[in-house]
Amino acid sequence: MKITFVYPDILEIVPDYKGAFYMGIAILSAVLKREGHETSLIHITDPEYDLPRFEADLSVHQPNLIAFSSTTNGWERVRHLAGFLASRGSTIPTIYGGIHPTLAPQECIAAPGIDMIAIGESEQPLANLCRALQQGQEFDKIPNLWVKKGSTVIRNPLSPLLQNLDDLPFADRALFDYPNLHFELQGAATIMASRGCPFACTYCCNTALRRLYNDLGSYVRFRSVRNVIDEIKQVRRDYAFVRRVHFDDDILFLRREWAEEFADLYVREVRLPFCCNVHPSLCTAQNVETLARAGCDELRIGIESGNEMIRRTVLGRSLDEGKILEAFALARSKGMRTLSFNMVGIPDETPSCILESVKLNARAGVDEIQLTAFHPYPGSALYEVCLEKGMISKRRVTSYYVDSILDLPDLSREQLRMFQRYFCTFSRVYRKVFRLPTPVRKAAEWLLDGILTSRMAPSLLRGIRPIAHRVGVVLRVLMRRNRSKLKCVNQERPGLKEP
Ligand code: B12
Ligand code: SF4
Repeated sequence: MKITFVYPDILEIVPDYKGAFYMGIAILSAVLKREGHETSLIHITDPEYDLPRFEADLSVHQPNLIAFSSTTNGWERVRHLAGFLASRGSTIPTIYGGIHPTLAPQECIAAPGIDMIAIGESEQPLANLCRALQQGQEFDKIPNLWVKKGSTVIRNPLSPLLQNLDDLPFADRALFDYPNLHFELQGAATIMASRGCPFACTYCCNTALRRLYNDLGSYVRFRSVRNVIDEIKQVRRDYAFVRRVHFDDDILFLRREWAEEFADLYVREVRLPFCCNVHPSLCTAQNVETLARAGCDELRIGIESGNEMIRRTVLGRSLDEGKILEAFALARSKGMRTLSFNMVGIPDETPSCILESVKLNARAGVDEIQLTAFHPYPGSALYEVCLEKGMISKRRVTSYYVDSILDLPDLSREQLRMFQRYFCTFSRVYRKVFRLPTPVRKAAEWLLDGILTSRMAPSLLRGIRPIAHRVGVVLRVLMRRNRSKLKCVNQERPGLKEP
């Protein structure tokens, strides 16, 4: 069987974006190859990609099965391509898997040109489907698959989650133009050591996925350390560009014993600098010490909001400010760079709440800030809230770096745009203000708070922007140094970090 994956991966705001490695289809491909099938990939990274090119690509690969994969942002493109196949009367079967069909299955299976969808982790279901298609057998009873049959849809139940992740083959990186992908061009190899996350943030897919799997086995699973290290060694052997490792796990150091064993083996057998994500509550002195010992030189920590009410009651993140500050301080004490994840435009957020986020980043001494507009993803608890409160507009937004799709009662779009654009600048300014002697600091903070939370702030800033820009340039030339070491990934300086 020849299976062609079709993966829209477009980030218009990143100039000349080459696409990112996606573990999901790389593992599916490895499983299919192990079963003796042939796989190929149409990795769509060009926003101008059109139907004639799709047709030409398909005629090169000549697939027996077309396998679409996407997040919610890619769904419109999948729908468009599948619709085109239907309009041409294509007889090649199609299947659509990934986070979007998993959490919004009705909408996806109803689309013309989509014959089947796969819900959740699908290594075994896809292998079973390919075997059945190859042998001309029935395929409408395969667990995890929804299959269109005439005007009805057969919805098969989910199979239990795979518990031993070591049973999976290593990801098929060669399916992609691996050395030329976004992070790989920077020398980083992407690795995942686990699946799942135990936290319950209301905006994240993990909460919805855990609910979906309910009692179908442990949701959080780790590969053995040996297995992870062997894969890294293999990737290093196969690709000379690898100078560092980029762990994409939701939270890498979740289990103490695993972390200790990993640090020992990684130092002995890999010794490459790496970065990973961590939840502030797991940033204990012991964990940070172990991460540093292993060679971690960058920690990515979710702040999301500086306002405690928003964090606790809206986002489901029960964290006090002290714990967040301690996490950054610990990382800094071990010489690690830090990156914070932040969102603006969260339901119930006001300009003052956003300012608290700005100030928390300033106090935490973050090296790099990633700022995105909050986006409600189907299946998440916060999506339901946004839907109920009628906040979701009809605006088409291609990326959450660019704009928000919500209409928020306490935050005008002008204010949101201002914070998106100047979040990092404001953070730099507050960082300087916090260093002033107390009475001056208090006065400056009071003044700044008043200006930045007023409705007039966006137009005021627009007015002084050209002057401020010139003054800034002159000052930098005079002082012959950069404004600050704080780097930003936001609307102004788009990059790509995982959320
Ligand atoms: C690594 C990662 C990335 C990587 C890779 C992109 C990707 N496609 O996942 C990068 C950095 C590029 C990225 C970017 C973005 N990401 Co991201 N990312 C993740 C992360 C942390 C892990 C994904 C992963 O590799 N999992 C491991 C694999 C093995 O599991 P899996 O993805 O579920 O794949 C299995 C099944 O889904 C299924 N499957 C998948 N495809 C197919 C296809 C077929 C045919 C079949 C049968 C089955 C199937 O089988 C797979 C194997 O079991 C997830 C969070 C998470 N825990 O899933 C967020 C997540 C996917 N990202 C998210 C978001 C929002 C984004 C961005 C939109 C952010 C942005 N910058 O604007 C972009 C979108 C990029 C894109 N191409 O669409 C959201 C998506 C929400 C949604 N409903 O769309 C998630 C769910 C996090 C969250 N907020 O909840 N991301
Ligand atoms: S946002 Fe992060 S910590 Fe929260 S559930 Fe998702 S992956 Fe886990």
